Amino acid sequence: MSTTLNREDVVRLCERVEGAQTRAYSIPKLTDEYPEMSIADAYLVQNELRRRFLQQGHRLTGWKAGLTSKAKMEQMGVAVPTVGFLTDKMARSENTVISVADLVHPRVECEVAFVTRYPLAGPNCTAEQVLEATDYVLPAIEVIDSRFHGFKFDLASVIADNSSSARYVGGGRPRNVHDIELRSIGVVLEKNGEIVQMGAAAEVLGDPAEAVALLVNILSEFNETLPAGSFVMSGGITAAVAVAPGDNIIARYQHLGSVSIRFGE
Ligand code: 0L1
Ligand code: MG
Repeated sequence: MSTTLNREDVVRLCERVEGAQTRAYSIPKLTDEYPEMSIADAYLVQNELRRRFLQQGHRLTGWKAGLTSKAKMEQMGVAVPTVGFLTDKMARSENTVISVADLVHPRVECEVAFVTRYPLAGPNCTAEQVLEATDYVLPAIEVIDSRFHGFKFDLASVIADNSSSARYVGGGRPRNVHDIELRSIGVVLEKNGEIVQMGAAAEVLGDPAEAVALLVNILSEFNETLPAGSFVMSGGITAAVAVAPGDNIIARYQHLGSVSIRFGE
């Protein structure tokens, strides 16, 4: 992967994204000023953001794959999957109210999450290796939040913005991957009691384990591996749904149980 940004540019863009993320305001997409920005540049900015957060005491809990379903790619007009990092500051439990004041324009997605028992490394990681390395899977809701005006961006900008990572919630019933057929798991997403999205896990690259393998292979491009004990979200099964204070969200998964979250001011 070739880069065009110098170290100063990377730090400058990272500070711009960090400000928007931590103070919840929207900014123009980064490629408006840096139209030549490549995917490799974007990961340099994301990696700098991760370095800063870890230095500030955030703990890396895992990774997410983004844009891994056709529904998501069509919704966002972007055709290549991405990765983003997850920290303890983004984790929420089912019983807490998620504050919208800390976010710009949040949306929710239903995802199958994997928790790893063994480390995984690319560049040639396969779905079979992912299944062998998985401790269990569980249902999750990801709250994404683009920091770009109008939730509009291109691939380089969204990667630099940590693939819109904001919050995540795991729940339901942890299951052994060998006891269920992952790709045929159905999910229904309800907002305030109404069904707003539904789909099957096969929407995620044919099988969510493929998305985790892809994530591991992307990580290897910047010399990272996936440690044992990682929480990995494999990508939204359906299009993302906007949320506002007062909204109640339930994602009901076949075989995995349900996850519910509530949004407040
Ligand atoms: O989790 C995701 O699929 C988000 C990836 C970035 C694109 C978006 O914000 O929808
Ligand atoms: Mg997602």
